[in-house]
Amino acid sequence: MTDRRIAWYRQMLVIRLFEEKVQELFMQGLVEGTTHLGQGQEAVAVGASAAMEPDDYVTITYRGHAVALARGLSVDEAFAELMGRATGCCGGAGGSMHFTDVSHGILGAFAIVGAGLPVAVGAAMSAKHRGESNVAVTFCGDGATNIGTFHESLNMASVWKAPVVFVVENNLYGEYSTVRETTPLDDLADRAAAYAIPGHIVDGQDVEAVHDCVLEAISRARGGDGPTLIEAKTYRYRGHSRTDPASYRPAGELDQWRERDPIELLGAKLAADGALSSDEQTALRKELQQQIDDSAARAGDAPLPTLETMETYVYAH
Ligand SMILES: Cc1ncc(C[n+]2csc(CCOP(=O)(O)OP(=O)(O)O)c2C)c(N)n1
Ligand SMILES: [Mg+2]
Repeated sequence: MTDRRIAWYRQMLVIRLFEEKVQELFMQGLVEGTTHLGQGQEAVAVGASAAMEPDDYVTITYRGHAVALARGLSVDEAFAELMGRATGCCGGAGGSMHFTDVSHGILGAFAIVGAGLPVAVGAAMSAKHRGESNVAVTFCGDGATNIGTFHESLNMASVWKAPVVFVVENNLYGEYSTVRETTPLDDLADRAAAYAIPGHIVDGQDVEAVHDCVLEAISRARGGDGPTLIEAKTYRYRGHSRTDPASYRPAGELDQWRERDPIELLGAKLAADGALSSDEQTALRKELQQQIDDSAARAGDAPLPTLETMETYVYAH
């Protein structure tokens, strides 16, 4: 148990430092296109990914760095992709919103809100038809629960008992509006009732709670009992994209959520249990920061895609 929690702590820290570095690179004009960061939401990605088997399927959103890294995408490939380099996970052609890596089960990262959900249902059904035990897990935001594909996907998944888990990261905001301005519910898990599937709320700041909740849903799906909707209550520290300072948020809200920072919460538990002292945590942070800085520098030196590769993935050969 202790080792597993240390691994999760380390993984959340890697993701946090990665995203802080992305912000820095963006400000230096080194990131191609925009980027959507999810600092504060690391426990959802890490807890949920830890509940999956390596050959389970995943779909992620344009805010998908955390899940992609938690599933095993290397930091080197991630930085290179962001910087439009040939060594990126999509050869530099996708960028931040398209971290895709089928070798780690990531079937796609979708910039269209809600577009990943039906793909996950399809992947789940393909596994079911093949008689294989893989499940699909799909991540979306609170805003996505108002999109048609969310409802169509939950409906079909329920009717077909598709082995899929829907994870909603409720970070209280869509693009610029609060969830309550666009949604007539406080608890998005309530939407499960309309499709006769279980709906669970989990503390998205608590990596262990997320892991346990997602594992239960995955076991249910693998056992043939169909889909589950999970609402992880969380918060993103930054605005929607790099042009959004999030000045529409009420004063004090960010500080309140920072008090329940997922990395700090687990760090405090590990220190209290004697599993990883606060000095060891500081040393680990320093070591990982160095690795992140080195990786970003390597990506900056990596080759750009060549002109010859321009038509790759555009035309069938
Ligand atoms: C179909 C569609 N409509 C609108 C947009 C523009 N858009 C991008 S992100 C976003 C907000 C989504 O909010 P949420 O689902 O809560 O996810 P979060 O960004 O908070 O992670 C919107 C409206 C889009 N990409 N696709
Ligand atoms: Mg949101």
